[in-house]
Amino acid sequence: MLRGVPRIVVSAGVLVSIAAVIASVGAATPRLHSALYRDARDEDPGAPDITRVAVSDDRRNVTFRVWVANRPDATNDMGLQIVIDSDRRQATGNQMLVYSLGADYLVQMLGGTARLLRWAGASNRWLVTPLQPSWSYISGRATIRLRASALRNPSDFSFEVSVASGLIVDGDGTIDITTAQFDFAPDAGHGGWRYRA
Ligand SMILES: [Ca+2]
Ligand SMILES: [Ca+2]
Repeated sequence: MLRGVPRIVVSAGVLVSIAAVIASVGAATPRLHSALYRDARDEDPGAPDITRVAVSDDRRNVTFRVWVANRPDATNDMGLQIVIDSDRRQATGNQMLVYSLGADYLVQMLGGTARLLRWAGASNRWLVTPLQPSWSYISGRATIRLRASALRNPSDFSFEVSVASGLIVDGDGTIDITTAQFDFAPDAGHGGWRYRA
């Protein structure tokens, strides 16, 4: 029994040290924020499966990381979309994409390219912005980075992520989803996740 006591004391000391390091790092970089969101697993065995999403920002860039458990590599029939309600107001933006979100921006990754679209309420359509996101897909993790200014520097926004397989891009650029299989995070019907910068 006694031999176990020092181990407990040492462990507690290590925990305190780690907490101190985290506190000091946090103090040195007060502008970095991040949050982690978890999605259900194996909703559709035939679809790509989102398990986690992380969002971080340093006021200059907003970065989304999306873990897709069963797709180590991106394939040409796969697509990823992030719906952003940048002002958390349903009255602004497109209200048809995700229930309870007024979607102001869309990020789409498809066929090796990524683009940022902005909802133009006056003309009631999506416009491709010239400020394109950078992205990568490595070992089942998509990383999408956007300039915060491209989203008009949101401090509090809602978002939803979806992935699909079985997408077919037709010659005119339209996307055929007839055979597509999707995973939505959070699950459909739950609105979006909230991120506060
Ligand atoms: Ca999932
Ligand atoms: Ca909105």
